[in-house]
Amino acid sequence: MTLIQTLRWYGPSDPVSLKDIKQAGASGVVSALHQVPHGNEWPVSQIIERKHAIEKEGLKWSVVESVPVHEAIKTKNKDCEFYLNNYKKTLRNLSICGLKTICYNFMPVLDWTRTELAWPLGNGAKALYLDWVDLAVFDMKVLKRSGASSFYQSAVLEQVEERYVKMSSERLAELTEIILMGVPTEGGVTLNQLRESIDIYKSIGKEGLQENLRHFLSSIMEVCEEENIQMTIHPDDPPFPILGLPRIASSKEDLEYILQAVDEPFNGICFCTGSLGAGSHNDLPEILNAVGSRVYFAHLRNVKKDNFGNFYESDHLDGDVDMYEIMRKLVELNANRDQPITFRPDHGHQMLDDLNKISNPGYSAIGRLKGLAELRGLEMGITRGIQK
Ligand code: DNO
Repeated sequence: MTLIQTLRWYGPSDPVSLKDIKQAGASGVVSALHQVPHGNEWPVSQIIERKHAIEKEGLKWSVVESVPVHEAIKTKNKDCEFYLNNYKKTLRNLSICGLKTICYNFMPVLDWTRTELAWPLGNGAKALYLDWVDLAVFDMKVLKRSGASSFYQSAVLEQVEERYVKMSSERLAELTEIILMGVPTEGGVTLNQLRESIDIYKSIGKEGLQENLRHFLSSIMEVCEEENIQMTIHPDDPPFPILGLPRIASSKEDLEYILQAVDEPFNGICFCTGSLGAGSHNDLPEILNAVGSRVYFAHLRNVKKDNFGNFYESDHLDGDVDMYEIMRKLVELNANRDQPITFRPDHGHQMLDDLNKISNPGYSAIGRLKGLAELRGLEMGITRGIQK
């Protein structure tokens, strides 16, 4: 039984079509109803429509990524129960349609964060990049967060003033837009919303957020168990408390804590090697050894970090993450499963013809095709090697 090899599809408006995905050699698709506002119940009719569109191309909708967790649940405010009920209804609706593996994250306000979306690689391709000095410029000069400076290493702080002075107003606007963007098809946040959220999360803190996640998981547990649903939490990307917002899924200890908080099989992990790999505190094979039994979904991506912790998204097999070791372990875990583990190459470079096209950041066709092809080959090599 091989791993299920998928690509993400953002839906009918995705410039990368299902036919492209089929040609890339994927057998499955990871998708979500991005058009439904966060927190609303996903109607069965729309789930079925999406499912049929995918199946018509000979593909399977393997994982739902993501069913977003509304901020009211993350902050456990007065509307929390209302949104929890909607979430449970959505889970039931997905289950009725045969969709049983769900990805979500518990990152406050912002989803993944980068400072550049088209960082030039030496070979002409472009990648996503995170630069701590740029992030600090945004934090201190645009957001003007009080106490921000105490958050950055002195080596970063020393460069902020000069970087800011030299930065054009266009670049500053672009940087702001990139940071506030979130999931492209779902719309970002405004500066003021971000400021308000930072205040709210200040009083919640890491422990409060962990408690809110525990509450979320306990509340959906019954539905998940009745419907045989596997929930997979996506790690924080990057795995640090950025802009003063708490983070609770950034390390081995965090993930172990989450699994133990509601210690039931439905409570699982989306093992995202690019997110966890951006932290030098993380040893990925060690994390996979620790939490592997509850990994039901994997994002396979690589990163290269420099001495400041800045990182770019490198080739899938070439970076700080030992992808051979991760794939070896996934193949081993998969061999003992009733249900195969799904993976997707997470992100890809803009390269070749992609450079002339607009796609969702990180989700170009050719860069991901390359990633998928390399990872598929790696999986086959490992599997055949074991059988010999
Ligand atoms: C970025 C993605 C994330 C991921 C969510 C999961 O490319 O990996 O946006 O889908 O964090 O909830």
